Formats: sequence, C-alpha cells, structure tokens
Amino acid sequence: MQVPIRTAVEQLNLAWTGGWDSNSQSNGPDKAIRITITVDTVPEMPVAMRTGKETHRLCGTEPTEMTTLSSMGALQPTMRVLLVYPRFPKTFWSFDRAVELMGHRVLLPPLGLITVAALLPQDWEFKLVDCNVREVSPEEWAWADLAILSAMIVQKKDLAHQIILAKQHNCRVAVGGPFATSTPEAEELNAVDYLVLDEGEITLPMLVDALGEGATSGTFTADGEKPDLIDSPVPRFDLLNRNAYAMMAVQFSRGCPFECEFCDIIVLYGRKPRTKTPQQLIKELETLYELGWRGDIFLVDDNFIGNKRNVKLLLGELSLWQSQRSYPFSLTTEASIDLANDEELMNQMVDSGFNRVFLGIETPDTTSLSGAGKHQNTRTPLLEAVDTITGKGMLVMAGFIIGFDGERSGAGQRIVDFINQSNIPVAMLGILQALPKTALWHRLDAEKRLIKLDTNFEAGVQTNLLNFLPSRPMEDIAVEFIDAFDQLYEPSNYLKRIYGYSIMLGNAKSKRRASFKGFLAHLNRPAAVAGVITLFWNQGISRNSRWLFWEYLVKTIVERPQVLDQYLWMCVLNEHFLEYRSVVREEVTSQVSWSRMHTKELARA
Ligand code: B12
Ligand code: SF4
Repeated sequence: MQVPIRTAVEQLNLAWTGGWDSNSQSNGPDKAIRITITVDTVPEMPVAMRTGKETHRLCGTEPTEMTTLSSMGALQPTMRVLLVYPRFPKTFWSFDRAVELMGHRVLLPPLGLITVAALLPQDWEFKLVDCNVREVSPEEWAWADLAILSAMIVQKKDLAHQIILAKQHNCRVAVGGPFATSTPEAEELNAVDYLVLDEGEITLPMLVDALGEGATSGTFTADGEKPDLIDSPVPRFDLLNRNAYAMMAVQFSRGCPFECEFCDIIVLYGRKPRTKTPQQLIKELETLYELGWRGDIFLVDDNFIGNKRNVKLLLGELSLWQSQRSYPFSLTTEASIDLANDEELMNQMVDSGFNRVFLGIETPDTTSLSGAGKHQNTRTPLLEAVDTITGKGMLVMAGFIIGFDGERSGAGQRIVDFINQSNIPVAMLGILQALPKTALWHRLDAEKRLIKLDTNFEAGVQTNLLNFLPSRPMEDIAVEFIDAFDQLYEPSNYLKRIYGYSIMLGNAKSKRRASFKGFLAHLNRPAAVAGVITLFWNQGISRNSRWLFWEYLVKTIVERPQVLDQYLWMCVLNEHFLEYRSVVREEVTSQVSWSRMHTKELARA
C-alpha cells in the first residue's frame, strides 16, 4: 500500500501535536510521535535516516519511540538539527558599533556551523540560530532532535548557557569547534552528550554513525589526522539570515607554515596549509552570488598565502570570474607579511578584487618577534612591507601585541610610533594571552607562570590582562596598553592617520579600485542610511575634531575620490574604536586593581 506518511498519520488517528512547520526545509511533525507504521513505500516521508539499525529520536518533549518500515529495515524518524552559535562578549573584535552603523547586526557569520550543516546528511532538516543576531525560541528548542553548537574560547560562557537551555528542553547536545577542540576537558562542556572535536570533515561521519547506532553519548576525535579540503562541501549559506551580517565568509585554506609561539592555528589546523581547489571556492562564490549576496566577503584563511602555488592557481581563475561579473565582491583576507615580497601574488590579488588585507605585525621590537618565533617578520622590513602592499591598492589592517617575554619598557609607545609612521588605520592592539595548547602555553605551564586563579583572566578578551606572569610588571604593561590605545584612537590622531593613509592608497596604480559607487550601493537599506547620518552627526557636528573631519573629507574627495569609500569605512570604524577606548581604560584599570590585590597569589600561582 502506498501511503503518504502524513495521510497515514491522520488516518491512523494518532496524536498529532504540532502541524507542519513552514520554516523548515521539509515538512515534519512538531513533536515526537508515538507511532509504529508498517508500509511498503513512503513517498512523502519527510526525512529519513536509513541506517538499517534501530535507533530512537533523540529529544523532544515526548518520550522516544520506534518507527519501522518493513521494506527498508529500521528507520529513524526525522533528524531535526538546530545549529546554535553562542554569543560573543562585547569586545574590541566584535565591532558592534561599527557594524550597527553599517546597518547590520554582526560582522561575520558562523562559517564553521554552516560547513557542519553541509557535511551532515542532506535529507536531515536544519535550522540555524546565531545568538549574536537573536535568541533561540522555545519552539525551536522543542522542534529539535539534536542541538549542534560551535564556539571559540571567548564564547564559552554563552555556550554553557545554551547547553543548559538545550538540556532543559530534553535536547541532546553535540559540541565542536575551536574551543572544544583546544580544551575538551573544560567544565563548560561537562553536560555535552557528543563532544565532536577537530575538523568536522573527519569527525562528523563518526557522529552520524554513532547516532545511527543509537549511541547516546561519545567523544570523537581525528587523532591528529587532517582532512583534505577538496572533499569539503559548499557551506549551507542558505541557512543564514544573510542581511544580519556585514560580510560573508568563505575559506580557501587551513593551516599556516609558520611557527609563532603564541598561535593556536598551527595547533588546531596544522603547519601544512591545505587548500580547496579553485573550482570549489568559485562554486562557493557562485552560490553566494546566486543567493543575491553582493559586497564584502572575508576569506577567513589563517594565512591566505600559506600555499603560494595553490593560491596563485586560484587567483588566476578568481580574477576572471570577478571581472566577468563586474566585481560583485570586495575581498578581504589575512596574510603573512612576506606577501610584500611577491609582486605577482599582490598583483593577482588586486586583480581578483582584494582590497583589504590583515597582517599580523605584532610589534616593531625585533627581539620580541624573534623570542615569539615570528622570524618572518624580522626578515621583511615592516614599514616597507606596509608601503608596498598599500602601493598595490590593498588597505592594510594589522594586529599588534604587547606583553611579550623579555619586552623592554616603552613597548606600547614604540608600537604607537610605528603605527603613526606607517599610517596603518585599523590597528588591533591586544595584550598577549596564552591560548590553550599553544607552544607558549606549554612553556609557561612548565615554568609555572600560567595564572589559573580567577575567571577574571579569560583568554581572548581584549580588556583582560595577561593570563600568565609576565617578565616585567603586569601593571606597566597595562598602563602602556591603555595609553597606546588612547593615543591610537584619539579622534584627531585617527583622522590624521586615515587621511594620510588614503593619500598613499590613492596613489596605487591598480586597475581595480573601490569607488564612491561602492559606498552608495551600500546605502540601500534604511538602517545604513541612519548609520551614515549618525556618523556625520558624531564626527562632523558634535565632536571637537569636527573641523578636521570636514577638512580631510573634502581633501579626500578632491585629491583621492577613488578611495572615498575606504575613507568613510575607516571613519565608521572609529565609532567603534572610540567607544572601546573608554571600555579599555575602565576595564583594564579595574583589572590592575585586581592584580594588585592578588599580587601574592599571583606570585604563588
Ligand atoms: C573569522 C574568525 C573570526 C571572526 C569571527 C567569525 C565568526 N563569526 O565566527 C572575528 C574576526 C570576529 C574573530 C574574532 C576573534 N577570534 Co577568531 N577566528 C576566525 C578564523 C580566522 C576563521 C573562523 C572560521 O570561520 N573558520 C572556518 C570554519 C570552517 O572552521 P571552524 O569554525 O573551525 O569549523 C570547523 C571545525 O572546527 C569543525 N567544527 C566547528 N564547529 C563544530 C561543531 C561540531 C558539532 C562539529 C562536529 C564540528 C565543528 O568543523 C568545521 C569544518 O571542519 C579562525 C581561525 C580558523 N582557521 O578557523 C579564528 C579563531 C576561531 N579565532 C580565534 C580567536 C581567539 C579570536 C579572538 C578572541 C581574537 C584573537 N584572535 O585573539 C576574537 C574573539 C571574537 C570576539 N568577538 O570577541 C581562535 C579561537 C581559539 C580557540 N581555541 O577558541 C581562532 C581559532 C584563531 C586564532 N588563534 O586567532 N575571529
Ligand atoms: S603567521 Fe599567523 S597564522 Fe601563521 S603561525 Fe604565525 S600567527 Fe599563526
């Protein structure tokens, strides 16, 4: 007998508690149903997992029960997966204010989770909630069979909270991603049912098998194996509320060939950069294009130029793809400073539509760079490298760190001087923190210098002091950090720097330049228009630096109109930096008092 499952359910007059969910990928009952059906074929079976083994639905408000089909062996009912991305704390990196002014909610989407969704059986149902955009509703928890969460270390507090919520709704929980992988023993993960570590390409099939076998818990690891990315599918960009994000994210490679002591990239993803094929990445861009995305895309590679040969192959195809479509995407990425030594690579990047690149400069102090194993930065003259990349037409953003071992006093001021000299507009200054399992972490652990006293010291949050005993007084580092941050983002200094930088950037001979048209195209939403009005109000009217704002704006329009959109983008970012400047002062100062109070324990730690 051929019976659509829905009809079968209705005819059998079984308890039907929910109705059909219009938001989901395919229809399905809202709650677990007690049902045993035996039919030959089920043309409208919503989603079925055909493992041939008896398993049960994993959660829901009802107890579990079996569904079987005589012709297929045992069958699992619909596997409904709720992908949840926990909230970030408000930090320097969250760019809240700037993102809001651009008319969005969050900077970047959770690429890891949409990759996970693409790796799971595609006849399962998925919903994704990024808690940075909105909360998970009780209905969504009740809908889900399995909650899958991914988090970085800075999200661990909200991760723990989301796990509790899932448990309250009797929902099984699988957690993976960088935080779980680097610290599987963390107490925030105690209640997790399935701890799925390492890269999902290897460990997700293990989870699927375990679910198929009815396992109710487990830990899955790749045992040091790294997957080949050529098998990685196109992430499920369709699951995202794309309007909420300022940028979309794609990834071409994982891993980095260098060996910086503080870096956990090489711990998590290895030192041999693995890449996708050019066709794979272009398919991802194609997908985003078809979904209607235009504008910024971040290639979130750890070091985009880690495998130069493969990157050049990609760029050959990417430049063609972009030019055939009149450059729908403006690309940003992260690269090591040796990019400046490869003219062909820079030209190819510019031709492919890269207009921003993030460099880990860290510090101009060569002894600190050598001490941290960042030798590549000592081989390339840093100022020259910034000028060379800027001269090609790519806006340089850079990361700086204070607190290295052996650092001489005045490091903060030397960083500020370097930034002012190079005119680098967006300079991310942070205090060194030892991330779990890095070479730095192991060394400090052996030297008994890690501070494990209080959650006040959370790795990854910008306003936290070092999570280890530094080689010079903690307080000196804190004071230099506050002072450097203050100077860098003082409104007049910042305006001077970004104007100076725009002049340099505008000198680039590149064929591809961002333009004012790009900026206007961005104003297609009321929220973005409101953001621009706020920007002009804050910087052009209410702030003391208003005359400088107008002077440099007019000069940029007259002298370098081709970089006006980049100039305005940098102005928008300063709204975030300025807000954060006072947060830094307040929070770091309070931590200095904390560290003073705990000097003795710190010394014993
Ligand atoms: C883009 C990015 C950001 C973006 C945020 C993007 C976002 N919405 O998530 C920004 C720029 C805001 C950011 C900020 C920070 N970041 Co960040 N970031 C990255 C980066 C470069 C790419 C992330 C990404 O999309 N990867 C691509 C996807 C496909 O990889 P994935 O998420 O790892 O997912 C794979 C696996 O982990 C696994 N997986 C993931 N989740 C799950 C879940 C399950 C159940 C399973 C089975 C598998 C699984 O499968 C996926 C496919 O293999 C990574 C480095 C990296 N290579 O991942 C760092 C990284 C995640 N960031 C990191 C850190 C520390 C930070 C910061 C604290 C700053 C810093 N570097 O010091 C800030 C904090 C943010 C804040 N607001 O406070 C660390 C995390 C370390 C840790 N142990 O948690 C990383 C690893 C790198 C690093 N050392 O800087 N970051
Ligand atoms: S260059 Fe960057 S990604 Fe590579 S090891 Fe150093 S810090 Fe990590």
